[in-house]
Amino acid sequence: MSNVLYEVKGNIGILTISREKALNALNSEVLADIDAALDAVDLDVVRCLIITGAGQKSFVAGADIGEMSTLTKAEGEAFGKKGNDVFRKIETFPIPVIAAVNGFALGGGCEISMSCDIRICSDNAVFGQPETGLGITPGFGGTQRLARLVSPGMAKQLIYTARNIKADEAYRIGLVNAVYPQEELMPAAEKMAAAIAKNAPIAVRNCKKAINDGLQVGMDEAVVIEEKLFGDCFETHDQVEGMSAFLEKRKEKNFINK
Ligand code: DAK
Repeated sequence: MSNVLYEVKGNIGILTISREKALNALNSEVLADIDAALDAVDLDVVRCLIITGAGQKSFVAGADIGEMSTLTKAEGEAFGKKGNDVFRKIETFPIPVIAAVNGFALGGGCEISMSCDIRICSDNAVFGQPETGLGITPGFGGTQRLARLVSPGMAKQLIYTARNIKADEAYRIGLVNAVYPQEELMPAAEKMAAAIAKNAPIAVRNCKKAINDGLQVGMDEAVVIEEKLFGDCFETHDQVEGMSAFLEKRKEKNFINK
C-alpha cells in the first residue's frame, strides 16, 4: 500500500492518502490502496476512522487527470466504478469516518470527503467540482452527494460553474462542520474521533446505519429502520452497562463492543 499510510492510535484509525507529488490525486493504484487499507481496519479495535491527505497543501486534488485523459468509454466506466465502489465502502463503512480536509479537495477529492460521515477542514482548504471545465461530469458521486449535503440549487451552481470555494464558504453552505488553522486540524479530528470512540460502538454504528439508510426512503419506512436498529441495541453488554452506569451515578463506563 505505497500510496496510503495507516496508523492506529488507541481506538482511532488514521488513513493518510499519500501521493504528495501529485497532490494526492486518485489514480487506480491509489484507489486500490485505499480499498485494501479499509479492508485491513480491525473493527474490533478501531471505533472511528479519520481520512486525511499527506502534506500541508492538499487533501486530494481529484481523480488523476493524466490517467483519465486517455481512457476509452469502457475504461472510463471501469475507472468510475472502481472509485464509486471505494467511496460507497467508505460511506457504508460500519464505523464513523471523519474527513480531515487539509487543503485542495477538488473533483474526486471533494467527492471522497463527501462519502465520509463528517467533514472538517483547515483554513487553507479549497473545495470544488471542476469537472465540467474538463469536459466531464463529476463521476464519483459528486452530483448526488453534493446536492444532498448542501442544497440542490447550491450544488447545481457549484457544479455548473466549476467554481472552487474556500473553507469559509464551505462552512457557510454546510459542506464542512468546522474550520481550523492547519496545525489544529488533526488534533481537532482526533479529539472528535475520541469523543465518538468513547460511546457504545454498537449504538454508534446503528446510528450511522439508521441515518444513512433512513435518508434513502420515505419517513414511514425510515422510522421502521430506526425502530429495528434501536431494538438491536437491547440485550447487548453495552446497553446494560450504559444504563447501569446512569442508574448507579457512575461516570466511568466499560463499553466492550458487545
Ligand atoms: N491529477 C493528476 N495530477 C495532478 C492533479 C490531478 N487531479 N492535480 C495536481 N496534479 C499534479 C500536477 O500535475 C503537478 O505535477 P507535476 O507537474 O509537478 O508533475 C503537481 O500535482 C502539483 O500541481 P500544480 O503544479 O498544478 O500545483 P499548483 O499549486 O500550481 O495548483 C491545483 C494546485 C490543485 C490548483 C492544480 O494542480 C489543479 O488545478 N489540479 C487539478 C484539479 C482538478 O481539476 N481536479 C479535478 C480532477 S477531475 C469519473 C470518475 C471520477 C471523476 C470523473 C469521472 N468517471 C470515470 C465516472 C473525477 C474527476 C476529477 O476528479
